[in-house]
Amino acid sequence: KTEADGHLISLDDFSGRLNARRQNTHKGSFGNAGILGGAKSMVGAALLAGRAALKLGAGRVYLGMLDPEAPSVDLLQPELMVRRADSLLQTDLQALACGPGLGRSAEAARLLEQALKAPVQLVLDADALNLLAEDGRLEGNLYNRFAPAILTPHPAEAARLLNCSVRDVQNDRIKAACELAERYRSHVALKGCGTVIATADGRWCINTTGNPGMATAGTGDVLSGLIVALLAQDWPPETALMAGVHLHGAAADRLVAGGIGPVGMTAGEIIDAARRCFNAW
Ligand code: NPW
Ligand code: AMP
Ligand code: MG
Repeated sequence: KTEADGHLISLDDFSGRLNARRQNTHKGSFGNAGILGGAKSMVGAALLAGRAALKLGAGRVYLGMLDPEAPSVDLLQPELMVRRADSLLQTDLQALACGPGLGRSAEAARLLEQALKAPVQLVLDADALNLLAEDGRLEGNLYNRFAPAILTPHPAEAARLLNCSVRDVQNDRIKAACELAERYRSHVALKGCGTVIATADGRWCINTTGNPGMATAGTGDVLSGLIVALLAQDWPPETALMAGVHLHGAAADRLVAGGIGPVGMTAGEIIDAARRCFNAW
């Protein structure tokens, strides 16, 4: 691959979808998004993804928690509908993000397999990617989907999927992203400073928004929520991925400009900043 194959992401890549909402709509017009995750001690990851999906406009957001002791309501965001993980997969969803705080238990693997077989737009992140790397039988479910899934690995997750070192991934990030997209027949965002997006048909581009304030727990979980919200609102997967990644970084840049970061910026603050940026675009 050469630099000439790719481009830098800008608003032009998705401005055609940034239309004002039609007047005569209701919550059913904006899709049902689901988050599968929230295993013991990582419930927060699913909450962050769910809150991000809600604040980026999904009509309804459902959380499927693996931890049986997870709270049944998010008291700070009671709009979210929290249920057990297996009942989430019985819910009518347009888009599903699997992975935030999912863990790597046998139950998590079983639920992931069910999700991969379901006719729903998918974002796979975090432990969904780790499970995919661990169990080679899962990946065949990605080959003939009705639409490509979206994979959002950080460099260590990418290294597990490619069975190489983090250093190998970082030495040629474009190559790593393109290899993953080809192998999993999916759209891939290889996260980090200069997130690389590679598409299932072999194109790639680079994101220029974002800053080191994002190097804090939960920011990746927020990105999954932003992308799944756009999928629920019927954005094509490739456009949802580019816009979600660009918005996520732009939101963090806005926080730095306002003095809320880079030091001490939190993932939750990125959600609110992303809502502001998106409504201003
Ligand atoms: P280090 O730090 O350099 O020693 P993992 P995870 C290595 C959930 N979360 N970027 C790194 O090496 C997630 O959703 C829950 C990142 C370390 O050894 C997942 O389900 C939260 N890592 C689960 O936790 C908030 C890099 O990789 C390892 C790297 C595990 O996800 C946090 C870390 O990666 C979190 O989101 C790089 N560039 N380079 C919550 N509030 O509930 C090397 N590493 O093991 O995949 O762990 O990302 O924390
Ligand atoms: P995760 O490791 O899954 O929580 O994801 C971290 C998120 O923060 C990804 O979207 C990264 O692209 C972003 N991020 C982390 N560190 C940086 C950095 N130094 N510059 C830009 N983005 C970053
Ligand atoms: Mg993560």
